[in-house]
Amino acid sequence: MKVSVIITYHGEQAFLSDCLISLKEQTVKPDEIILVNIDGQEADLTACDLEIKSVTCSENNIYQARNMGIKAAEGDYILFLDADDYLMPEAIALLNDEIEKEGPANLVAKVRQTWYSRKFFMDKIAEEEEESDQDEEDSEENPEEEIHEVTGKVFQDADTRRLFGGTKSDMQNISILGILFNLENLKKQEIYFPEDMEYFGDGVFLAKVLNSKFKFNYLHDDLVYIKRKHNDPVNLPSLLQCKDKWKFMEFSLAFKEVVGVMDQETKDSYLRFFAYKYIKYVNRNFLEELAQGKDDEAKGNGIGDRTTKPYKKKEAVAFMLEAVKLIPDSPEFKSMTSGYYYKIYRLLKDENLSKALKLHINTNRKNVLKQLLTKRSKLKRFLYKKFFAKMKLQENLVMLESFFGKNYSDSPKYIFEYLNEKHPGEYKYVWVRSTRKLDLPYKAKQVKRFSLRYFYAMARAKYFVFNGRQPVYFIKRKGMKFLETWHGTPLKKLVFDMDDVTTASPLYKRDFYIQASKWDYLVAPNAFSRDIFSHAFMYNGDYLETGYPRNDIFYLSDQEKEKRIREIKDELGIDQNKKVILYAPTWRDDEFYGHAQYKFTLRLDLDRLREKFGQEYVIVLRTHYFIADQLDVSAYEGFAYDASRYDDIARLYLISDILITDYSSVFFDYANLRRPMLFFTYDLEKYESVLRGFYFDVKEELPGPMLFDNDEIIDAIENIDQVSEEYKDKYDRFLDKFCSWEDGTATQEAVEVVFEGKALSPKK
Ligand code: C2G
Repeated sequence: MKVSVIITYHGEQAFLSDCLISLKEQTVKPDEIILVNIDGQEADLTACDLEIKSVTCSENNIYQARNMGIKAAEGDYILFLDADDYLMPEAIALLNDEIEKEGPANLVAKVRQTWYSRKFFMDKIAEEEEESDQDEEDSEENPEEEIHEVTGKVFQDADTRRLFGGTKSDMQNISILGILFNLENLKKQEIYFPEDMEYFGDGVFLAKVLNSKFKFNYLHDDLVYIKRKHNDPVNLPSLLQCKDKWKFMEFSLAFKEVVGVMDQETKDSYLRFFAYKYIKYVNRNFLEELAQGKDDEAKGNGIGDRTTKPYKKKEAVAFMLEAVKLIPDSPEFKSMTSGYYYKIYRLLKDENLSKALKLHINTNRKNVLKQLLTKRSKLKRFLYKKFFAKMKLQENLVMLESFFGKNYSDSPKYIFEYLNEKHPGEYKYVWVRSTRKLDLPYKAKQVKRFSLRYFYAMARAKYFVFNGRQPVYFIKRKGMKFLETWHGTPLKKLVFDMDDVTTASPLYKRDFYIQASKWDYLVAPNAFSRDIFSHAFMYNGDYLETGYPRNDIFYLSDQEKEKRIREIKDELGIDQNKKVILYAPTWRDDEFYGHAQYKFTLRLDLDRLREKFGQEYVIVLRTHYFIADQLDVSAYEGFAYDASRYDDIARLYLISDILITDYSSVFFDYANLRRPMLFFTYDLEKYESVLRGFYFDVKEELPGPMLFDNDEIIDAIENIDQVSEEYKDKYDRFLDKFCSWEDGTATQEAVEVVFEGKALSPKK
């Protein structure tokens, strides 16, 4: 048998190479590859040396493109492959074998969704397999999800569930991806996709194939098709992520067409599954929209907005009622729709829209009330939105937050202190804290993050000064000013410059976009960062080209610095006569327990370091604020100090004679002290190629040596003067590029603009 793969391409060049490589690496190659360029988009095919037949579809329509693929195909079977997806290496071989074994059929294979690129995904799969070899149970932390793995009474057997995309309401979840279709049957029965549709054509196509009575078989065990979820719905929303009001209208049309193409026997077997999805969709989207009384214009955060065809609400209502009428009231349908959906269905079938709407609203209210009574977090957000955010803004209230309230540190700390010194009594302050209370030198209220008092402050403070990100649902009220100080010059690629989002939150890009659009000022430590922030954050607001307020401390007088060093060493219990090595690594995106809960394993050999340098040095260990693992230094008393929970890392820099770090932005700040730095980059390859990638060539530009094991670390410390000498030129160039805006006045300049109304002064 011959298999034709039909790729539909719509400008997803960033993803296409994964798709092509997955074909190139098939253990059994497809007999034919057809690439349909939608909307005339030209694809770069260099990632694959297999023969590819290109076809051009001049319209911007996926269904027309797929139909062109069907017409061009010459195999016995076809497999559709979206250009942003990819196949497992054994895919074609498995499909082939099964057809050979079981005879002609449409073959439904296993599909999995992922947020990741092929390389990262394959590594994860390999890890999973290794894990499941040791432990049969699947890891719960795996953010991948098997499509269609939904249980319940609606789709009682796994095969039907797979075919209809589980119980999710959207008919877009009914997908023909991962199904091998018998081409002769399609051609004989003239089965094509509906070209007047944008979103729901798969369902119609599937209904036609089901009606052709050509057998469906199922491949249960092995994964075949990998469907990639777009992590950047801002720049490249997938059809599922598009918000288009036309979707609702089209769903009614599609549903009618589904009913229309089925004969009685097919209807008896399958119609209720489509109908179930339709009623759920009507309830969730359409009735909800009517209930909220929104006007015809699409509203929202502007992400993924698309307007295909305008229509009137009245028209849509009429279409919907007609479509519902086509659903036969069978006992099977009644039993699968449960009480509520069945009632909605009955009311709509009787054209009693107002009663259906009332039922929808009342049920929703009851659900909301139940949630408010049982979930405190929901109640707080409700009060925030409905009441607090409508109260008067407090003109002199400043809310501050550093590292999600974990400590009193970073630029917000220095802005707070400066404001108190320069404008005593003029402002009131609220500091956000996490679990422990902050030790503040001036009067301020402290609110625990996500407590009711936090929401209250969030609604009323005119100023918000912070170095991370505010909650996505933070309402930026008129008159509010957001001063985002951020927390480091970027080395690791950030947000929109990252291809893969390998962190715990795959919706990072979308959320970031919403958050950054609310900032008024963003502090830029240097021109390099400013330029990167503008594309990596897609930020269009004003920059404070001041350097970092947190770095002013390095420009105090030598005498003042000496005084502080003595204080800090005393505070930490460090011998005044010992020199200090600070080890401050960053976090690893792919090693986490959960959101903002990352793992860390210490690779420094403390025994050897103590043996070698214990007389002269102590070592201060400082993990990143995302790290949940605690270090145990109890066996190294008097030599190793765990300062991971110490408030302000700038004070640790001040007492350190040598910094050891890796890919953390700490070194951009530390450089201001002009002291030696070593880079312990034991996982460079993974970090660079799989995780993030860097903004510059670290081998060329780092102002110190990259070291890969403890031998090299020890050697470098032993010869630190020689190392400094060797890196002198690089250090100077580094200072020039990253620290030239720093002169000890950043805090003052930032306050002048944000609080005193002075004009911005760009550094250029
Ligand atoms: N930090 C710290 N202790 C560490 C590492 C970092 O206190 N062991 C603080 C430093 O102030 C540092 C900031 O956290 O500048 C940011 O840490 P990074 O390691 O650079 O990582 P990340 O939080 O991902 O910041 O543009 C900023 C960076 O690119 C991203």
